Amino acid sequence: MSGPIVEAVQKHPAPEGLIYTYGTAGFRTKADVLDSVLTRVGLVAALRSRSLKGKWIGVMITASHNPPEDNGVKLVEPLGNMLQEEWEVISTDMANKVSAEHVSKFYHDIAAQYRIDLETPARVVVARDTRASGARLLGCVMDGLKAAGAEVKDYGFLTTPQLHYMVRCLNTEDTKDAYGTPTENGYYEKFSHAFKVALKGKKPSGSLTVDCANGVGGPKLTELIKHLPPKEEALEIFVINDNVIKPESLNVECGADYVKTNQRAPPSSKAGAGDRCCSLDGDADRVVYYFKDMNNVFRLLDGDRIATLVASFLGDQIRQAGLADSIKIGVVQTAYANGAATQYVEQHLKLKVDCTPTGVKHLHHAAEKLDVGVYFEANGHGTVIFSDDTLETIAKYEPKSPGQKEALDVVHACIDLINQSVGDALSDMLLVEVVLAHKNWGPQEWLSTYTDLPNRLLKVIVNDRKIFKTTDAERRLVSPEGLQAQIDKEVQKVRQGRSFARASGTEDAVRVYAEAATKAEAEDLARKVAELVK
Ligand code: NG1
Ligand code: ZN
Repeated sequence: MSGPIVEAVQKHPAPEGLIYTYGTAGFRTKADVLDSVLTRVGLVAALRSRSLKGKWIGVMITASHNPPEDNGVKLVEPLGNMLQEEWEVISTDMANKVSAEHVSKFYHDIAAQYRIDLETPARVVVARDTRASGARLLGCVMDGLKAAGAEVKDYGFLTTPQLHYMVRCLNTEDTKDAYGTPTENGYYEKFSHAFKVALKGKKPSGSLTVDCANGVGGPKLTELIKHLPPKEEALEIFVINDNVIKPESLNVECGADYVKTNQRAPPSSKAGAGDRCCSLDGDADRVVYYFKDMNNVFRLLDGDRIATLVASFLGDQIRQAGLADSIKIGVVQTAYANGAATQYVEQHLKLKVDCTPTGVKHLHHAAEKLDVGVYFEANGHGTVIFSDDTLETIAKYEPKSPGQKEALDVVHACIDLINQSVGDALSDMLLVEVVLAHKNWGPQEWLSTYTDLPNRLLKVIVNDRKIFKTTDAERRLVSPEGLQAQIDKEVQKVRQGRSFARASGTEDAVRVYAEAATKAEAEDLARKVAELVK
C-alpha cells in the first residue's frame, strides 16, 4: 500500500512499545515521543471535520501546566467544545496503530463505518503554546493534515481558549449565532469592549498582578491590555512571569498549578500585603487568585471562590433585572470542591449544586442542562454558560424601570465577557475584576464570604490504578471491594470529615482528597486513606 497517508505516517514512525491514550486533556506526555501521535491526530481531525460536512475543527498543541519537556494535543469541536467521546476512542485507536499501512487502513475503515465522504472538504484550525517542541510537533500535524487533503489555518501561538474562540467564530460566521471575528484582534476587541461595558463606570480598587507562568498567556495578556481602557479609568495590571524567550522556565516556580498545589505565591512575586494577584497556567485556561493578608499570610481564592463570587453576582443582577422567576442559576462542581463552598452555594446563595466526575467536559455537559450554569474546578478551570432559551429570554426582555435596565445591561455585557466556548483565564480574570468592582470588594472581603475547610490532596503511587473504580461522581469506590467501607470508617473518626480516592486521568497515580474541621484532622485522614489505598 502507498499514497500520501502512508508516506506521512512513515515519516514519523511510532516509538516501540508505547501505548497512548486520549485522556481528559487529550494526548499528553514527553514531547519527544509524540511525533507519530501528532501526525495521526492530523488525520483524525480531517476525518472529524468531514464527518461534520466540513465544519472547522481545532487542534491545540499544548501540555498546559506540565513541565517544559512535555507536550500534548487536543481536538476541539465546532462550537469550541471538547472532543466527543466516540472520537476520543477513535483518536486513541489511531494513535496506537503501529504500521503506516494499518493507519491508512484504519483511516478508510472509519470513513466507511461513519459514512464519511472523503471528497467532502476538511477544515482544520491549528495553534500551539510556547513550548520548544511546538514547532516540530506542528510540522508533524501538518504532514497528517496535508496527507488527508485538509484546508488548514495556522494561527501560530494562541492560548488554548483563544483557539476554541477561533473555532467557534469560524463555524458561526454569517449566522445568527455569530460569536465574533475569527482573528486575534477580534478576540481582544470583543472581550475588552465587554469588560468596559460591564464595569459601568466602576473602577476596580488597587491593581492586579498577573503571573503568566512564563507561557503563552504573557504576550497575549500584554496584547489584551492594549485594548483595555487606560489604567486611570479602569484597571492597573502588572504582568509578571511572561518570559517566553526561555521556554525552559514555563510553569517553573510559577503559574496556577504551582500556586494551588504549593499554597504559596510564586517566589518572583513582589506584591505587598492586600495586593490582588492571580496566576494563569501554561496555556491560560486556568486562573486562581490570591493575596497576602495583613499578617502576611498567603490566602488562596481558587476556582470554588470564583464560582461562588460569579454565581452570587449573576444571581443579584438577574434578580435586579426582574428575571429571577424565568432564569435559574446553578453551580456545577467536582468532588474536589471544598465542602464549605458547596454549603455556601446551597445554604447562603440558595442555588442548586451538581457534582460531576473530574474533567471539564463533564462539568460543561452538566452546566449545559441549566439556564445559567456556573462551573469551575477547584484548580481554576471553568466558565459560565447560558442556554439558548435563556439567551432568548434575556434578548426579548423589556425592563420595567431604570434599575432593571441597568442590571440587564450588565447581564448582557457579562454574556459577552464570558468565553462560553471553554474556560478562559483571561476572560475569567476580567469577569472577577468586574464583580469585585461592582461589589466594591478587595480580596479580603471576597475571602470573608465563607471559611474553607482545611484539606489535603495526596498522590499515591499504586501498582495498577485501573482497579480503582468509582461511582457517585467519583465520591465512592466500588472496587477494590471493601475499601470504601474502610475509608468510611476513618472519615467517621474526624469532625466534618470527607474523603475519597480515585484514579487520576492524567497521571499514573491515585489521588486521595480529605477535608475535616481542623488541619491536623484533615492531614491525618488523608494519610490514613492513602495507607488504605496503597
Ligand atoms: P486528574 O489527573 O484526573 O485528577 C487533573 C485535575 C483535573 C483536571 C485535569 C485535566 C485535580 C485534582 N485534577 O485531573 O481537575 O484539570 O487534570 O487537566 O486537580
Ligand atoms: Zn491549561
